[in-house]
Amino acid sequence: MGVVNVTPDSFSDGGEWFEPAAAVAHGRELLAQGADVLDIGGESTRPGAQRPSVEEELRRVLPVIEALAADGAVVCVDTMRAAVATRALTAGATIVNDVSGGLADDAMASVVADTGVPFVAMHWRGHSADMQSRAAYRDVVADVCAELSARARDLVAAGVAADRLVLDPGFGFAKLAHHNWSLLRHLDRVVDLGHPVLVGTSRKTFLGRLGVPEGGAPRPPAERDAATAATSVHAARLGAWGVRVHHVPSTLDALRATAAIDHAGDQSTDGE
Ligand code: PMM
Repeated sequence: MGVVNVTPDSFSDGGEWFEPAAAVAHGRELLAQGADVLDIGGESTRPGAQRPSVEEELRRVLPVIEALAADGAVVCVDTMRAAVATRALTAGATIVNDVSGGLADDAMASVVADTGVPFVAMHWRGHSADMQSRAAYRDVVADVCAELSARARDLVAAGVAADRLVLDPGFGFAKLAHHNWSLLRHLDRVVDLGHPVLVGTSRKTFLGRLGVPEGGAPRPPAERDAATAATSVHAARLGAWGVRVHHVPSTLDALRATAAIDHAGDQSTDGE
């Protein structure tokens, strides 16, 4: 899944694709590079971010979704708002990705239930303005699994099709670096919840801290793609259904290399 943030302030690529024409061109580039799905969002969820109005969010995403869906792309709308999801689906999106898993807007579950589209429900403990204050866990893997399965149960009870529900542990959302690493290490337990799993580690701050001395500034987002490829390959190995990334070629190459290893023959010599 390739990311198209139509925002002025996303941590990873803020402002780069804010103009509709630039966002559409970027979406096309990601498709040409091998993305299967484009995730298009108009609200930054970086820690401390303020929310745009509904009208502003619609203004950002609708023209981009319309153009890319008209090209034949599989488009996923990244939104916490039922009204935006509804309009995005009419404009050609066919998947809804909600970082709040339906918690930010009571009407989201019924929009998804009524339209029958796949729904990505991420682990979430509150809006970005103060989410890092909620990064307290007894056992992060057990707590995230319990909260995600409670969410899945409530969504299914609200009419969301169980076989179209994708779960995401929410890397970087109300998580400290060591929480993210533990969740990656034990991702098989999220997979064991029985739903497809989406993993979005791409360019997140915990990756930018690798190799940086204690107290040093994290490396800039564009220098986190090798670590993104490594964590995405790990996620795929542990059974993730999808990985959400900004730089498609690096992660795709890493995934292809591991697939080539998996499919290699056992002979150590040719034809002997
Ligand atoms: N991360 C961001 C935005 N949307 N959606 C899902 N399902 N999972 C994520 O981890 C996720 C997301 C924040 O990253 P960005 O600002 O680079 O888009």
